[in-house]
Amino acid sequence: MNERFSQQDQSDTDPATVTTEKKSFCRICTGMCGTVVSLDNKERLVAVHGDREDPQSLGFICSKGANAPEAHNHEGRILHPLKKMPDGSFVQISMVQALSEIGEKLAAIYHRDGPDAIAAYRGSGCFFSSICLSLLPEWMAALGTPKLYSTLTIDQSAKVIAPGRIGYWPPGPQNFQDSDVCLLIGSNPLVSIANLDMRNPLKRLKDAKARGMKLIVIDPRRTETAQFADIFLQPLPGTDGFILAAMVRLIIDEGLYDRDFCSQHVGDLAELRQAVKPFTPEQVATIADVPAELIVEAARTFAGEGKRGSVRTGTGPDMGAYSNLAEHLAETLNIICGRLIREGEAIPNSGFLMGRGPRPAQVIPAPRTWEQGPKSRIGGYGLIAGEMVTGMLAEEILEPGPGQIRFLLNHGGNPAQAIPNQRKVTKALESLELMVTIDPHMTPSARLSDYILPPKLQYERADFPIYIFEPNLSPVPYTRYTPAVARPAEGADVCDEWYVLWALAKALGKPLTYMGQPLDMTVPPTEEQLMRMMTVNAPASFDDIAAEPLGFFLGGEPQYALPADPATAGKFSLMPADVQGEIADLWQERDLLVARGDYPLRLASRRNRHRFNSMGFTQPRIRKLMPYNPAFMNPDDMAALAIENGQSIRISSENGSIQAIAEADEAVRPGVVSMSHGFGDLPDGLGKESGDNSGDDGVCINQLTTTDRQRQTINAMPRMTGIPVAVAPL
Ligand SMILES: Nc1nc2c(c(=O)[nH]1)N[C@H]1C(S)=C(S)[C@@H](COP(=O)(O)OP(=O)(O)OC[C@H]3O[C@@H](n4cnc5c(=O)[nH]c(N)nc54)[C@H](O)[C@@H]3O)O[C@H]1N2
Ligand SMILES: Nc1nc2c(c(=O)[nH]1)N[C@H]1C(S)=C(S)[C@@H](COP(=O)(O)OP(=O)(O)OC[C@H]3O[C@@H](n4cnc5c(=O)[nH]c(N)nc54)[C@H](O)[C@@H]3O)O[C@H]1N2
Ligand code: SF4
Ligand SMILES: [Mo]
Repeated sequence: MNERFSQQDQSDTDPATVTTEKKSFCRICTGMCGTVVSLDNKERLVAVHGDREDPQSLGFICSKGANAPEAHNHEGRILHPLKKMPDGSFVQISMVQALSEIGEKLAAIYHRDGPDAIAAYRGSGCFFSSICLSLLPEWMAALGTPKLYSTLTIDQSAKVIAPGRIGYWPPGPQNFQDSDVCLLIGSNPLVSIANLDMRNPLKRLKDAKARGMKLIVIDPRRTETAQFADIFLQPLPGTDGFILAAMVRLIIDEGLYDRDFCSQHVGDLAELRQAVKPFTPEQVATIADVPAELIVEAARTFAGEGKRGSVRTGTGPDMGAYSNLAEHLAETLNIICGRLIREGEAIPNSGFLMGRGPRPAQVIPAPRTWEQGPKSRIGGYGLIAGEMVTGMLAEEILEPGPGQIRFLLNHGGNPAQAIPNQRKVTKALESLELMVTIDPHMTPSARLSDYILPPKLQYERADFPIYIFEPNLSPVPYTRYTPAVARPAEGADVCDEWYVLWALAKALGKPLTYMGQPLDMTVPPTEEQLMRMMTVNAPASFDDIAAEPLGFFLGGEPQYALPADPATAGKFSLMPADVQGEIADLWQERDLLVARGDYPLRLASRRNRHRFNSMGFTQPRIRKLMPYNPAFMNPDDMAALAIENGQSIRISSENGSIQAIAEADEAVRPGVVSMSHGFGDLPDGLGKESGDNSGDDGVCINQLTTTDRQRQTINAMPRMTGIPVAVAPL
């Protein structure tokens, strides 16, 4: 699509010229798979293989990771900054000129409208650039603006809300690696490499099953992971709250919960019991459309004295109509069954770069941090994990008045595809006074920008694994330093992403900190200096870490859960007033949820094997594997609607309508259309192509979602799965 930006030719790299092999790790997703990287004599990537010597990923690598040479070298990669001209075309300019022009324009907005006019949205590309993970929030703080947005609040921020309302248990839940049972809800780790064991999940799951672990899966689609389930529930999407409430009810009724733990640590078991009373397995069976016996069997298999193992949730329950409640009830199951690490037990991984504070076995009462601090101008939503809620971003840009966002830094994200309500989001992004995107590819969001700054790609920069997820990345405390192993093409003018932030802070005359330490604002830091600073909270020095090519594993005694401190220990609140309201609403709305009406099917979200969200759509090999996003449907539904395999269909919701291509899939339960996000172009009339380009790059399913209604309280999380839709053949 953007041949005119092509700066190089694939024939630049020739496998015959491989001169070196270096070890590194992949930073596309949380797998952090160890890799062996082949380079040519210009230090360009030629091939990437899984590293069999890697103690974490054990040689595993997925197709996205193996495609890194194409990502680095294909002709769609942007290698020089681009500036949008008044006629909408882009011209190539130098990085120096781009940063100088952006600095001036940003300063003008800042001095005219104040810091509240300045916002940033960070996407996956920024999250996985380890230096920027902390530098971007610190850049925002230096400018004095709270308007940091990210994918968090269009993903699983219910995982922030649940402990925020229930309370924290510092040692954390029991881990997967030594569990007897695992209840996996709305996640497909064998493809997403998330939520289970991220180090070669197939191998780890097989190992767990071999030692006798029972796997329970709840998913509207019989996923790759569900193939391994001992018990599989295949409900309608959006019904997790009902199923979980029924499980909680049954576990309490049958006395399968941990009485001692609850009497010590739960403040409101009676209220919980009362709230879940209506949710009998029989009632829920008709709402969720799963056999009541399976709900009972799942509850009995999960609960019970002496068992270990926890509930693990993915995007499925956290994106439905009652996402905060669903996650709350999942966490409730862990708590009433006492599946938390107790005093004196070893904590598998309490962190490395993120620091390892003491972990007492006690409840830190619900902090409800969003109730204090800055609120969104529209909707009055508080900060979630220090960020503004992305569900309100478009509104904050479009609504005039003091505090209106006029500048957006889109750091490694594709908001025009990722955020629900695509039409409104696109309109909002188009209306900005200045939008700057740091991205290596001409995404729909990049096309809406005034400047596109191409960064170095993963193997061209030094990194640590994404440290905010450390306890989930590995059951052993570790980190791993990789230096830059590859070089961008000769003549490329790509940026160090951190340098952009440093240079813009300097242009505004704002002193910047990094990891809480002040940076010299006269001379830019080096990448290595910043990497060294990142180890400030680590239990080992940078040099010790960097000396271990396969990662630094913290040896010695594990960290143990400490005794509780009676002065600060509190109780879990499992049924606070707002949750009580939500569960009552859920029950009230049960008929609405199951009503078939004008929109008899349910759109369920899912990820696919070949792309990471929208990443890879400009890469020829990835496009060949998955040129568009099929609408997967059960063959019986297709027959009933007279839809042939491969036929074009129209999918309509209350919020919009798209054209897609149907694909029969026995794994999808009847009544469901299963589709991925991260495809398609801008909606028609806005941008270059029509939104109905189903034959080209597929279609953006966020034309079917909304941010105007159906938002969760607290985090404004839009409904992104279980969306009522109608399907008709074209
Ligand atoms: N309907 C619906 N919508 C969804 C979802 C859903 O399930 N259904 N899922 C949601 C979820 S969970 C998420 S996380 C979001 C994803 O939302 P985003 O993060 O906004 O989208 P991505 O497609 O991951 O965009 C990542 C961008 O980073 C760029 N990139 C790659 N490498 C680098 C790099 O080294 N540096 C920089 N700066 N950029 C780089 C890529 O080219 C790509 O454009 O989408 C959300 N949207
Ligand atoms: N290959 C690949 N890997 C990825 C990504 C990618 O795009 N591609 N994206 C990354 C990102 S940003 C994230 S956040 C993680 C997410 O990781 P996961 O949450 O594991 O993502 P999915 O694989 O989409 O699994 C979600 C499952 O939920 C099911 N589901 C949909 N609606 C419901 C519902 O209402 N209830 C229940 N119980 N299930 C439901 C879907 O059928 C699907 O199988 O994956 C990451 N990894
Ligand atoms: S699973 Fe994730 S980290 Fe591993 S190779 Fe694939 S994209 Fe990279
Ligand atoms: Mo995500």
